[in-house]
Amino acid sequence: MAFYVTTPIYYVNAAPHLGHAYTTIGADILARHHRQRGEEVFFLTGTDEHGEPVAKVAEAEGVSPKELADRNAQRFLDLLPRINVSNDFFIRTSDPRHKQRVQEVMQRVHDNGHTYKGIYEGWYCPKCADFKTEGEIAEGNTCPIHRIPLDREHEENWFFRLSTFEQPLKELYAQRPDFVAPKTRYNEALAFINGGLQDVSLSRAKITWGVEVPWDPAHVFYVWFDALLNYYTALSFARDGEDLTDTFWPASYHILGKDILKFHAVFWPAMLLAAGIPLPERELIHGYLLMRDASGEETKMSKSLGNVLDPFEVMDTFGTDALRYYCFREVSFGNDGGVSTTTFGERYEFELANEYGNLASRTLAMIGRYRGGTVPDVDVDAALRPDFERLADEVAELLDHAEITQALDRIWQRVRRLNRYVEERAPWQLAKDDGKADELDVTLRSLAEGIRTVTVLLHPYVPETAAKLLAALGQEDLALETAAFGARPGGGAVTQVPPLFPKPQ
Ligand code: ME8
Repeated sequence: MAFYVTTPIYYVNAAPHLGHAYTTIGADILARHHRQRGEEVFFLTGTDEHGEPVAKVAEAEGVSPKELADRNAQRFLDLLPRINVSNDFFIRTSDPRHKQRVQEVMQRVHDNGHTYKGIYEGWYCPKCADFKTEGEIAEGNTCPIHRIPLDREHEENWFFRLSTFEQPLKELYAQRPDFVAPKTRYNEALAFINGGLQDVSLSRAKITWGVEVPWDPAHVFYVWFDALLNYYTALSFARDGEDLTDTFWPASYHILGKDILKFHAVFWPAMLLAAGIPLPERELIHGYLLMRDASGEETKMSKSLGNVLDPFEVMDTFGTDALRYYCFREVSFGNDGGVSTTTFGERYEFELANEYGNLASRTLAMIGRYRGGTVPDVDVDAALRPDFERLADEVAELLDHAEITQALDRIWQRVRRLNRYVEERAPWQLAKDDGKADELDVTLRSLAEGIRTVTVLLHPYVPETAAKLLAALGQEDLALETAAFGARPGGGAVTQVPPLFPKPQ
């Protein structure tokens, strides 16, 4: 089975911030989970390098767009190992192989009769690179996202006949109620379509930093057409000498923030229909990470608003796994939610360090002290079995709907169950009584097996910690089918681990 997941490609007009890390980690969690299922996975991320958002910043900084793109693409690339993301390829839209594929596909759209030349007259946000419709303009002709004045544009463009796709898109939404998730975003996209679709600019004549329109080289493609196609073009050149399109297209999931819903849920399927390319299976739209300031006020984190929480700083203090865990624990994937250094610190200490880290170190220490470092070779405690019944299936079902936070919550309920189990059984008391040796065996074996089970399931969220802990347990298999309580035998040797989530310096 093939599984193909993508993130948006990020603009190279500034350095990455936690919002970008968030989407990318979300996609990584799904990619890792599907690898655990034994599927063939392809995970794509990258940078969007053309168009006005990049050209304007380059001009202001007195460098060429390519120089700016090279510098900032490198920052996005550097972020990936830091957040421990397992992407299979990183696409840059300035790559000549991408440009060539864009031209091929768009030529097909043109040849199929879906374009015409006309005059665009209206409002444009240079930061969104978006021609705003009437309903998308805030007071005083400003951008509701960036809060900047919109530009009045009047230029000759090539147009894409988006209006002719109104009916096909309505049919798509009727036939595939899970094309866009969550439902609120599906409804929002459908409302936009039902509101009536107007043709959109497909090219820009004023801008030169972009992919040349092959049938009219005085124009470059409007950046969104070039950018959206990355999901498709990348497969043709991501692996040297191999075209992965047949294996992985259509994409299983596009993951993105709600700010770019219209482009993905309306323009993108219409473009693919126009080019005769199959549509992606699902689009998963998440909310905004908001910064909670001292007064409790929440605002969207963004480059232009300048209130950015630096993911590098956060990771330096708490570690990569802590960042990954926190983002998906604190903010329910799909909704907007506030993040702050305060709640970050609390979850780190109470949940990661105490509930999980200490549980693991105590268990390993007790197996060392009471059983010479060998997990007793006995059956797991039947009393715990119902608590773990179907857990892996539940997690898989939730992740099939990108319920990343809910899945984590189900796993964490079991982490808490194991903490209660330690308190109930008090192995340190059992160890004092030779007559309770069997009970102690069952307790230690169940704890080791319970920790192993939750850790296999936690691997997509905290891959570094999971690897350390599974190695200490002598059970490194990550396959999802092993995430069943009692699936692995006892009798193996364990080693001790240093604190998994130490107190930050
Ligand atoms: O829109 N909270 O690029 P971009 C959550 N190049 N996610 C956030 C976020 C926040 N505060 N801020 C950013 C573009 N993101 C285009 C995309 S795709 C073909 C082209 C994430 O650099 C979120 O995924 O502005 C959002 O959709 C994306 O970054 C926008 O990144």
